[in-house]
Amino acid sequence: MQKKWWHDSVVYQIYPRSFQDSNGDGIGDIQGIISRLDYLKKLGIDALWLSPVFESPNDDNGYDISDYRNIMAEFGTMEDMDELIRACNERGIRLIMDLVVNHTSDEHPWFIEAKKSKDNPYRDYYIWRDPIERDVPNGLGSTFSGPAWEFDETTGQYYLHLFSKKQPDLNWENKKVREEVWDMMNFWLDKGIGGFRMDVIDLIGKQPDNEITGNGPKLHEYLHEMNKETFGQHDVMTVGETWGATPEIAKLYSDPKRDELSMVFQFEHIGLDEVPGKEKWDWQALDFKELKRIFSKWQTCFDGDGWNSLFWNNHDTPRIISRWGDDSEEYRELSGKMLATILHMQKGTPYIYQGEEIGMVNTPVQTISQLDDIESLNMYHDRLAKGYSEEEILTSINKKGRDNARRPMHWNAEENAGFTDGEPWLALNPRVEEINVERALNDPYSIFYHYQKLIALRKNNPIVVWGEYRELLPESDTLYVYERSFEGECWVVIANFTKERVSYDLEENTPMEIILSNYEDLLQEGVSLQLRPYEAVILKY
Ligand code: TEU
Ligand code: CA
Repeated sequence: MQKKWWHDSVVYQIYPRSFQDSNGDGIGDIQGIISRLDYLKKLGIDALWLSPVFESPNDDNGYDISDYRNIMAEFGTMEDMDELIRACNERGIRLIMDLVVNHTSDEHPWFIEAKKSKDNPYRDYYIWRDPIERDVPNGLGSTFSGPAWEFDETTGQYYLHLFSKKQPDLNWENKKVREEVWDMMNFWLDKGIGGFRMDVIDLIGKQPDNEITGNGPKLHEYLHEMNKETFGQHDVMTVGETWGATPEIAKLYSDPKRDELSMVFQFEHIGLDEVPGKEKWDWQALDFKELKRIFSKWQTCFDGDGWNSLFWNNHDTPRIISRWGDDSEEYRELSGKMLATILHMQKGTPYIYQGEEIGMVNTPVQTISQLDDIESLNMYHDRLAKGYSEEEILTSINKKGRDNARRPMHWNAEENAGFTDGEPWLALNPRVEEINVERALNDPYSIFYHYQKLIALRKNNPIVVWGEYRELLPESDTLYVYERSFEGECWVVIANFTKERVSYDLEENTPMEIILSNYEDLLQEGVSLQLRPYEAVILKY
């Protein structure tokens, strides 16, 4: 495979609203991000993915865009944005913008026009259907609860919205829509950005009349066209958010010969604590062996015809330490380092979500008034109406709700964690004193430095980037063990996923070197390695 810069890169995701406020209005902003670039440089990341910063009425915190070529006033101005791109480029950091083009805001001028009449030139930018028997055209549902169709009084038709009703879906079959999108993408590429993260991109080939949403028949045709018309000639990376990707589908997107995307986010591991066939709120315990099986499947499926992205967290998922690690004071850091190790030693491009590098945790709430997220709020009302108890609903939200990831970043132990001098837009997690950047930077054994070392290992060792992956103990209920091998060298990652002590038999007389561990030493009894709670070690044979 031809080597590209993103093959050995690590990407850091910023949720701008919650990262750093610079002017005391309680809302994170672009100047705030600029002021923290040296911190990110110190961590060692190569690229930043910025969740949307474009003009938006904020029905879904920026994922409802009303002007793709302007910056949300709360975040700053286009001058600030240009300064951020420059400041990143000066530090060798590429800036990845969030491309949200499955839908716009209902306040986008295209939709305002489209709504006016059936023969408005913008009408076909969106997806309109007649009522059927005075009701919705079909049974398509919104990800944010309720039907995906909203009735428009003026013209007597329904429009499609797979997310909130303030996020009408664009009609990708309309060539004019595609051309508008290419134009807008080129506008940003000309500013010198490093690429795009593409929001729910697997939905753009939808066929609403057949109730097909993901992986529609024309999806790959559109992406190929997008590549040709926009970023194909630039040295940028692209990552598609694709909830429905299987390895076969992921290859279609990321096989370099097909000229579509660099890679996609697949979510198979993310769904493992959901009851199959139900909603994300219907959770079950994680099946650890299944997690390993999914990882191993994705590690071995590409064979050079595609590329993985690696992530535990993003702005839509709960914090991984609370989810599959242990967020008690005793084990938070150990389990956080273990989780980081098993992910970062895999093959692919790792993503770190803001706060993950200091081991931030979930923020349970007691009442619905402590929440902001539209997905959680809509679900709450929907399920109350369906007869669920308030307690059940809040338990689901505390486990899975998106606000867990969206609480402001902890920079120090001062009031409001150094995030803002004003009133934060969303209340902070209470564990600020224990978990903050300043403290992490002053502690050589912090999670921060563990992440820093993992990133450096990837930079300095081609085995991490290119090495072949082989899992060793698929049947173990407690250990995750895999090897990476490259040009005669072999590393083995041995991780204890539990808080019990577990032993692992090494091959006799194999000389070994510790590359990295979350404990100070190895505990060995003869050839048997004694793994302490959440111990994770990388050994070189
Ligand atoms: O997410 C896609 C999406 O389907 C999420 O809503 C996700 O499914 C949900 O949190 C899990 O149930 C993308 C963005 O990442 C998300 O923030 C946006 O709300 C959504 O698209 C709409 O743009
Ligand atoms: Ca601000």
